[in-house]
Amino acid sequence: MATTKKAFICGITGQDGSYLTELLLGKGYEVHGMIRRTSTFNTDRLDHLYEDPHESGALRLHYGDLANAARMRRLLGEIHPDEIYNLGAQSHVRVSFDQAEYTADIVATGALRLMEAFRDYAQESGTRPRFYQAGSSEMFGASAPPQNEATPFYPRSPYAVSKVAAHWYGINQREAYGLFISNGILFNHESPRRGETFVTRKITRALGRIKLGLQEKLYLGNLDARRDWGHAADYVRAMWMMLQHETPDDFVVATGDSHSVREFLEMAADIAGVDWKKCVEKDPRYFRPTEVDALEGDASKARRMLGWKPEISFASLVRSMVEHDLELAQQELTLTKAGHRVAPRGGAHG
Ligand code: NAP
Ligand code: G4F
Repeated sequence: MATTKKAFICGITGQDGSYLTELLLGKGYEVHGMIRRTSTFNTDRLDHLYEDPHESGALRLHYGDLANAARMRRLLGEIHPDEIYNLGAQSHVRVSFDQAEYTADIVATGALRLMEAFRDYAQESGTRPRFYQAGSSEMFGASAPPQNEATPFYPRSPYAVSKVAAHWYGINQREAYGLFISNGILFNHESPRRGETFVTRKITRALGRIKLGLQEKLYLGNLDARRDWGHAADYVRAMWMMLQHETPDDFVVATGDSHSVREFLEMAADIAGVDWKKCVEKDPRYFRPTEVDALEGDASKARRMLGWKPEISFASLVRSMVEHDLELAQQELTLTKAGHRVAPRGGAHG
């Protein structure tokens, strides 16, 4: 009889964490997520999957942090996972310029802490667990597109520098100790669950509110940057496929198509029925000291070796995000009309 596989996800409360949890639960895994203790709930993206622990659901959550090595070591020893996914990060590029040291501590050193815990756990358990490290196309930075596994890294932000370090920590542990650690190099991926300060969601959220008269202006930075945008549900499938592959390796995951921020805005505004030229203004706060101008990935290695390809088109991605955020705006309008004060979200900006 097949035993239930166990996965440990660091970063389970994020966009990718929630899609990966859905995927793994659907495959019959027992999923253990590490969450940060926060003063307000941070599990919104998981609430539809969570069951009362007293009723022994397949999803279990544990407090922990990438800043806390001893806790992660203990958790791995107690849970005995077959697969470990490190998705945890201060993942906002613009914010990483303001909080460079913190970003390095969580994104680079935090990944090392988890890999060290993984190394001890693999040795002590005598098993061969597998580790996924969430690398980023930001690591390519100023290197011209199309980018693939052979393209040199030229990181342009503290976040990207930290991701390069984590990527190389993974390769070094693989070579030094023979551990199964695979690095994904994922290009931008979005969804209706995307954090609201990343540009795609910022745009669709604002367009929904503008359409219904809840907001007047949308302030943005560089509209000329180009990104290769896919759907998060497709990309978490690639993470899982990397850990099912016979040997550990590094893979670019991308659609191979790119669009400018302006093109995303135009398409989303068209779907929402908003004249974006009347409501979008530039704000210097949203420009970066060093920008990544153009990312477009070549994922032929993942296609060839893993059999992975994206299934959700750019047009469907944009439509699903706009429709979701029009619905959210409608709910906000209904509450406002009923006399509830719905506070604007977020004090800081991104
Ligand atoms: P996200 O929505 O920002 O989620 C990040 C996750 O990391 C959240 O669960 C967050 O917890 C957690 N986290 C933050 N600081 C932590 C800490 N100190 N200890 C433990 N966990 C911590 O990011 P995402 O879009 O899902 O991306 C997942 C991963 O892939 C990240 O590593 C990101 O850098 C990388 N990546 C993303 C993309 C993309 O386009 N989405 C592309 C390439 C690579 P809270 O909920 O408590 O904040
Ligand atoms: O949506 P963004 O903030 O994503 P960015 O910087 O590409 O990073 C995301 O993708 C990476 C993968 O390549 C991940 F590793 C990372 O964790 C994150 O998920 O910005 C996209 C582009 C940038 O060129 C930015 O300058 O949009 C431009 N932009 C223009 N106005 C803006 C804005 N970005 C944000 N966040 N906010 C703006 O108002």
